[in-house]
Amino acid sequence: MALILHAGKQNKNGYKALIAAEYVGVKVELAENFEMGVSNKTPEFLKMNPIGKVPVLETPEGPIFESNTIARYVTRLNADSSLFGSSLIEYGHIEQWIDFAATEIDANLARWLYPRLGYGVFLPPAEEAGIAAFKRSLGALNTHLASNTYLVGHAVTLADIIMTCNLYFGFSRGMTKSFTSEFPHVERYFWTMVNQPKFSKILGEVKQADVVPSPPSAKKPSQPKEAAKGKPKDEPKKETKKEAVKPKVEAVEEEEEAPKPKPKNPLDLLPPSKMVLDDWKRLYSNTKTNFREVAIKGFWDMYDPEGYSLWFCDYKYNDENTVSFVTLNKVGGFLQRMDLARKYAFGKMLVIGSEAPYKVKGLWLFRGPEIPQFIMDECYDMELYDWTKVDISDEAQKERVSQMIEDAEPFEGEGLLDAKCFK
Ligand SMILES: N[C@@H](CCC(=O)N[C@@H](CS)C(=O)NCC(=O)O)C(=O)O
Repeated sequence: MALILHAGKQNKNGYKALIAAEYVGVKVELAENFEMGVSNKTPEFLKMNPIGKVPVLETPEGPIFESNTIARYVTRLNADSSLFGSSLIEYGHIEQWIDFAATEIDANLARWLYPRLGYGVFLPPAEEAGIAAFKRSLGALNTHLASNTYLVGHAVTLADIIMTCNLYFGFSRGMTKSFTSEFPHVERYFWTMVNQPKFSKILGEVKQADVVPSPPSAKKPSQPKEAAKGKPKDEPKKETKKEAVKPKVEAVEEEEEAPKPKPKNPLDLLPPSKMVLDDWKRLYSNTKTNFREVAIKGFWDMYDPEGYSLWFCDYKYNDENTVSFVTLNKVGGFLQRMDLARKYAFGKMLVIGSEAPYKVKGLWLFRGPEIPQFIMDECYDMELYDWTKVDISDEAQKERVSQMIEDAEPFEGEGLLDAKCFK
């Protein structure tokens, strides 16, 4: 029989138990027709949680409140689960990161974003202090993740579930790309986690916020209505707004300017090239036999070194590629995020090796003589790779290009786990 979780469908605190349940194979279902602000005010609910907050889990032996505790309880329902690690010290580290996620990440995120979302009084100096504390925590997390794929050990634990749910609130509500790019390992970790099948089953498609929400005082008259529309049903009711002062935090204000008309992509202004990217992509896709003679030869016949450039990329953190599907997901995510470059790029990504750690190497063709700046700016994966421009006067480098395009195996003496194409 399923355990019933009282929470709305978009409650990141509820997600913790739902994701843990996926990992441990326990059935947890959301209470039917739960309505935030209504269901959690009833006498029956207040008997389960006297403070009236969600989530609450109903168990055969009575209710439990506090989302991290609920997630721990659900995890313990399966004694064989590895979500609590495999030794006492791993367990200690898991609890350490759970507390860190609650007190350093979630609490500081709330200091920054809750007042902006209308759930607290907006005071610029308090916000500045909140952002500084949050950046300090993220910096420490980033350093840890520079040499660790997961928070603890070599697999997902409850610490990753709780940390990711807390970061999920930040990434989706106010941590824009320009904010998170200072913490590339946190970015990589977050996108890797939310793309794990058991996470994405609960979280769905995750989209990073484009803007930091304006504080109540900075909103134009029509904006509060808009904001109310986008507000998740689960969040606490807005407090009465006090008069707020204009914020001084530059990092946040940067995001608030009115959107400017989109300028033409500078790559469209380059002198025309004799190479037509779509022709090459068609040739690549349609060549089924004699690939070397037809597609590779065709590529070099078409290639225009004036209008395009070729680049090798090498993943900087191959030591972290210890789990095949996580490595493949990472590369898959990179190619998805390159969608913005489809008009201007072609790429091959090879996942190399028959056992972990896998090496990830790639070849990219970009319009123009350099890697386009907008790709560097918009796609955070770019900085996770070392980039080397191909010197086509060097026959060995040309041959390497050809081998990468045709998925030659063995590649540099090793088998391929996978080869993915961006076209
Ligand atoms: N520490 C609690 C926080 C729960 C919490 O703040 N829940 C919010 C929704 S995400 C709530 O119920 N707010 C209603 C209220 O403040 O009355 C947990 O992790 O479960």
